[in-house]
Amino acid sequence: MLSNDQLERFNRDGYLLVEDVLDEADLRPVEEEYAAVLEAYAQRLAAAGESDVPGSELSFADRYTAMVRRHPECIDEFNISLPLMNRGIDPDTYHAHTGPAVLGLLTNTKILDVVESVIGSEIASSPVQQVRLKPPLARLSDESVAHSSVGNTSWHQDTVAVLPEALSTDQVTVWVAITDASEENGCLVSIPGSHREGAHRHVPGPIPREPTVPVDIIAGREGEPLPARRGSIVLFDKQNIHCSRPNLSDQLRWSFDIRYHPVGQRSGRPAFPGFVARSRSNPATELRDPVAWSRLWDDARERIITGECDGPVFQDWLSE
Ligand SMILES: O=C(O)CCC(=O)C(=O)O
Repeated sequence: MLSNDQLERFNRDGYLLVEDVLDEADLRPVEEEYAAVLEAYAQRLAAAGESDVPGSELSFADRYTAMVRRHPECIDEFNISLPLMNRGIDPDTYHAHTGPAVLGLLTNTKILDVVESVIGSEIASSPVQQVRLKPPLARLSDESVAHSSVGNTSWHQDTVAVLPEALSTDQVTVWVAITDASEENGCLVSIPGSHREGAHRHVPGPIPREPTVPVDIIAGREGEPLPARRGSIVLFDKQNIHCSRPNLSDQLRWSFDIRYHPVGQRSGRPAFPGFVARSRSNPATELRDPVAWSRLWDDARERIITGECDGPVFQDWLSE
């Protein structure tokens, strides 16, 4: 649970770094699951006759980096969300990784204890969630740099990622460091107190497909870099303005950003499935079964592909 001092700082600044929340026992299953996803992808490529498939003699970081460089389309294979698109969906690549270790992370007691301090004990896991596996910038092709799961992210408020129906939802973002995040390898940068400015309009910016807060609102403000050790988390108010730096190191930089809100409020992405992560009043509603969770995403995928789900999948600010 957060202390009163931590809660005061979160309410004042709109973000809070909490160091060393997760330990090796929490992180290792996630790493092992991702090594298996990478191996399965490599095997699929090899079976399809590809000759330049990075091999298992490489470390996870080097193998993934080589894979992204040679096969940039692999990026969506690792994400914990279906791709964000409202049209032109290709069923062959429309995929989310929903393994048991990721569910373990979303329902991790230590994370939920922190979240409970902020939004109370009835906690829904929002389907607005991403993994960011960021190879060194120098080893990326131009095509993959433009993908925000891999390159840097521009100044934004997290409300940009939800439909207007969720603007009054008490959403909190939990950013989880799987590797250390430093100023060199692309840590987050936040503008303290910016959550009190209300929702800014977002416009096209330097990164394709990434809406950003207009430059005149950012001008003259440097922001506070938030280096974080492996296992640490950063909380964000939904309207805090933040971004992340490019990875100028020679190491992989890996994080998840996941979101929670009180049960019964809207996630802002109704086409994707959330679930009850903690309910002190009705523990039987908590989802813990990895098969059931994965099925929720499979069902959503099916509804979207078949056109049964006819609303927007996400708020497409850039083509409006
Ligand atoms: O990890 C990153 O690069 C960006 C994360 C982010 O902007 C977010 O969680 O909203």
